Amino acid sequence: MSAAPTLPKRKTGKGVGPGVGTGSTPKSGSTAAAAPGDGSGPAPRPAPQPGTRPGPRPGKSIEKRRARQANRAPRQTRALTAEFVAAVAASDDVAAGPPEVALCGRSNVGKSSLVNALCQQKALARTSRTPGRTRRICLFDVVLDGGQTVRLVDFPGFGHAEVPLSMRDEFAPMIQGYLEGQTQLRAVVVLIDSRRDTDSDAVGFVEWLHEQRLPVVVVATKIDKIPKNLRFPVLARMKRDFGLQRPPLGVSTVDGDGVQALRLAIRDVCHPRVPGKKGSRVQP
Ligand SMILES: Nc1nc2c(ncn2[C@@H]2O[C@H](COP(=O)(O)OP(=O)(O)O)[C@@H](O)[C@H]2O)c(=O)[nH]1
Ligand SMILES: [Mg+2]
Repeated sequence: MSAAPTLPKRKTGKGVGPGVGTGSTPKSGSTAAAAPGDGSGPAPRPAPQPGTRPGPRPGKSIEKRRARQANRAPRQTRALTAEFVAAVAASDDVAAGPPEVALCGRSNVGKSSLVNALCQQKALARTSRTPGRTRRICLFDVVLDGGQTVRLVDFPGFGHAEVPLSMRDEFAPMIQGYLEGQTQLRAVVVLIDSRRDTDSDAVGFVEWLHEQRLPVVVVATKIDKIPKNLRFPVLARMKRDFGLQRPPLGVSTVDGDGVQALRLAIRDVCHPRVPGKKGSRVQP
């Protein structure tokens, strides 16, 4: 899909600007942690004396530390249930539901597989080796273990060379119309195959999303296909090419890399925390 600079600006004004991101620095691919005592890492702790146990650090009682840990929200979330809601052609075709996050990207980039991984289901969204099989916008509601419900929107792929041009033309307005019209949309996850060179279509699409004031999360898919020592340079190149503030999140539905981080980011953008109120989230 090509960028559409002449379109009227999104009017809902609910976006908080680009870069909501999970943009977390990738774990995999980063260089190994410095070995203790090599001068680059923290100084090694002194070995405990025989018969003694290391006590709490001065001024910090164990009770205080435990209480703080108990209050801290767990940095993981599971999908309790997930269900297919509808396959639609426009945002008007379905009643407004929970806050939504859309997954966009070329056909075959791994959108449906990622929906399944986020939902912790094997075959909720239909995956296929043949590009261009999904022809409708598929909606899935996921209930997370904190009780929050989010809607995942699986778009048909766009811009794949193996998809007939007529079909690409059919999808572009459908996707664009949905992105502009859906008031429940909180963010767009743009999936890029980590093995491919950056294509200008995808860069234009991300720029267009920024113009619409829609938060964007760029995700590098199939990261398992990239050798670990090459992951950092690949993600750094994508950061540069897309003009991101942080490297994209590398994900793999094969070994699960990045899926938990993305699920957390989706939860947080759909159900943001109430500032100053521990554990409370804004009601949609
Ligand atoms: N190695 C690997 N293959 C993947 C991954 N995600 C998806 N695939 C494969 O890529 C192909 C297309 O996936 P699909 O989810 O249908 O892509 P979609 O067209 O964007 O929905 C399928 O054969 C998947 O098994 C991944 O993380 N790693
Ligand atoms: Mg699909």
